[in-house]
Amino acid sequence: MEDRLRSIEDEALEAVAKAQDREAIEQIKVRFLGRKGLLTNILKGLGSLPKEERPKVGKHANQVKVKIEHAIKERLKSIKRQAGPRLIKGFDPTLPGRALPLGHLHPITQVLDEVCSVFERLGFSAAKGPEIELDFYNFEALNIPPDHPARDMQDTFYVDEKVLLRTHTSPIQVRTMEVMKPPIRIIAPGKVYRCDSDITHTPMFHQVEGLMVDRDVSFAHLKGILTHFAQEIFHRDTSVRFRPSFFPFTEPSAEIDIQCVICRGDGCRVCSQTGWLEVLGAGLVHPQVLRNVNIDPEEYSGFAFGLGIERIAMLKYGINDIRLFFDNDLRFLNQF
Ligand code: 2NM
Repeated sequence: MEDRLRSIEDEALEAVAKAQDREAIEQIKVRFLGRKGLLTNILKGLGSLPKEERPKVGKHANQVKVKIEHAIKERLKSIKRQAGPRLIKGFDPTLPGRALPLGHLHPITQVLDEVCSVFERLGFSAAKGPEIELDFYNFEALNIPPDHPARDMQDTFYVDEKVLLRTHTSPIQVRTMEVMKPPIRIIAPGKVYRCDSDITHTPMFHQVEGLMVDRDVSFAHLKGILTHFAQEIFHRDTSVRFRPSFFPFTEPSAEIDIQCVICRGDGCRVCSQTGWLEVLGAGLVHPQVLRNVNIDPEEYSGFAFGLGIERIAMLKYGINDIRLFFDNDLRFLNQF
């Protein structure tokens, strides 16, 4: 009888260890511990044993029963752990994930988009053109003669005699006037290149130029549009000042100042005590420029203007070194 109990124990424990699921465990329970189970039968049959053997065999049988029940309990625990998602203590899988850090547009792109949208709301459409240009579109068509200082090697990156990196986005306007007849109302945003580098100049920067050509376009239209622009970008009651200037491609020409955004006109370091900041160049398109693209200056007139995005961004955000925009230091960029 003792041997029989030992073999039942071995057989049961081996079966429990091999069991892969609850169903297998259930079958083991029935086979060994059920109403007609192997172990139950032995316990039931204790009465037919010689009196002196009963306590010893009974005790052994109960020990085997307890061992099997314990093994079953442990096995069920590990089956439960393996089934379904593994739940790790102290970790709640239903919590939302950690948010990914979101990037944003570069401050220069933000200001560029903002400037363009002011003009788009006024009916201007953005036009594009190549950054590697012909001398003709960058200079010649714009009435900039071969000996003009703007063509100097010190300002212009030349590829060869006739090819260069555009120094302004005006060639876009020339190309547009070549293929499109008035009415024309475009802006030309984009990268431009000049051989220059200090705290207010980088070899590449961004410009937005604008052009409107139609019958009877006057300096009054230019004044109205640029005043509106300054008040949209800076402050709604920013004062604007038009100073006479010179560009080869406009006549008359003006430089446009806004009331200093730092001291509001009192005079400070940023405005060199003048109370004014220069933000734009503009003028009425020179009749020779119109003739160069086969537009009759007797029939049509136009205004044009140009501005540097980095300069606008520096004034808007009070930044004193243009190079901060190009270092891509996240401690700087994250502030926008
Ligand atoms: C400026 C200032 C004044 C300008 C002129 C033209 C064109 F193509 F119509 F002749 N485009 N841009 C212009 C005029 C640009 O930038 C300071």
